[in-house]
Amino acid sequence: METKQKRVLSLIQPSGIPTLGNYLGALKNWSDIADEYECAFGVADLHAITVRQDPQKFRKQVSDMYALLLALDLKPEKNILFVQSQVPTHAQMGWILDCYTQFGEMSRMTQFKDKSKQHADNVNVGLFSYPALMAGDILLYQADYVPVGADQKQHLEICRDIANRFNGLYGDVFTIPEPLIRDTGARIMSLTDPTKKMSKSDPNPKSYVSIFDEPNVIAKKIRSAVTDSEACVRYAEGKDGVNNLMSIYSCVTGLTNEQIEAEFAGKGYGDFKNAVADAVIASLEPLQAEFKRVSSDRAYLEQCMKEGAEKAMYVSSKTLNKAMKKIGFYQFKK
Ligand code: ATP
Ligand code: LTN
Repeated sequence: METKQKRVLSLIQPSGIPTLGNYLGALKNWSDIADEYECAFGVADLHAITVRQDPQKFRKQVSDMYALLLALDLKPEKNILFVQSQVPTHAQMGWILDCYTQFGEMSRMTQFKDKSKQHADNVNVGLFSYPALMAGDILLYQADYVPVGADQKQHLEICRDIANRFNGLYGDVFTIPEPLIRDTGARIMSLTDPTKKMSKSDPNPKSYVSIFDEPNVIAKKIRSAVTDSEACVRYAEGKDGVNNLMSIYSCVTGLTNEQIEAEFAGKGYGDFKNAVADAVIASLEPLQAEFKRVSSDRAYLEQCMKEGAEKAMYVSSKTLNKAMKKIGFYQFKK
């Protein structure tokens, strides 16, 4: 018997240039599995307006992020590559799921707590209900797997709770998704404070490597990354800075921690940092070149965007209609 191909879905916010953390924690995994599954990948622009965006910059960030999906070779002819706001079912499903989510469970979300501290002057209702919109993104496509970084685990858990609750009331409407979180690279840390997550909205650009940084900038940032005074390359508790650089090196070279420790036995952090920088530069260079090529071809980009939105609309409408029917919304007899 032929088994149905598993579905994968993930989105990224167009809230700035992605960092090495976004790349290793999410984007690289997307391209690693794009051939293997039926995939939908999207630019989460509806999520991004939970913090204030400058209209001109925002438009560019969305098209750049979409160009990046194409540059990652995510196969627009086979997979669905879309911009969330161009597929109205997402906003519709978001509202429906808001009504199946409890205030108390939503209040526990750590991203909401962190972001409301960061943007204390704009703690809007969208920031609070963000996980229900995200649950809609996932459930609309009946996704089996959701490749994300470790910071999104809690949002996946609430998505599963919402889906189980809905299915409990109305029967099997939604597939219950599972997060795909890699062991290595799921939480790349800040280069200036390795106890904090590397984040593209960090005000200190030395804390992150942006995936479009020039080679000399990457080398400089990695060489000045915070480590410790032991001068020994080994993965151990309390060595957050070295552990982080080892994770980065492991992701881009495929080497295990033991192999990395052996490679740098008896060598200092200078040699190690140079090797990490060289490997990161080599892994980002082809992506940077491809991004330049794709983003200069506006006609191709817009054609892919339109086709992606149509395909996304087709798949997601089926689930939305099914859910609306179960709830009892009035539907025409045709
Ligand atoms: P911001 O820094 O603006 O709050 P973000 O980079 O944390 O945003 P997204 O752009 O939505 O958030 O993240 C896209 C993907 O990258 C998600 O799957 C997220 O889990 C992953 N990700 C984000 N930061 C890291 C990190 N430091 N290490 C590994 N994965 C990460
Ligand atoms: N909330 C995520 C981005 C996001 C997402 C999704 C990820 C929006 N919708 C659906 C996976 C599946 C973030 O901030 N990283």
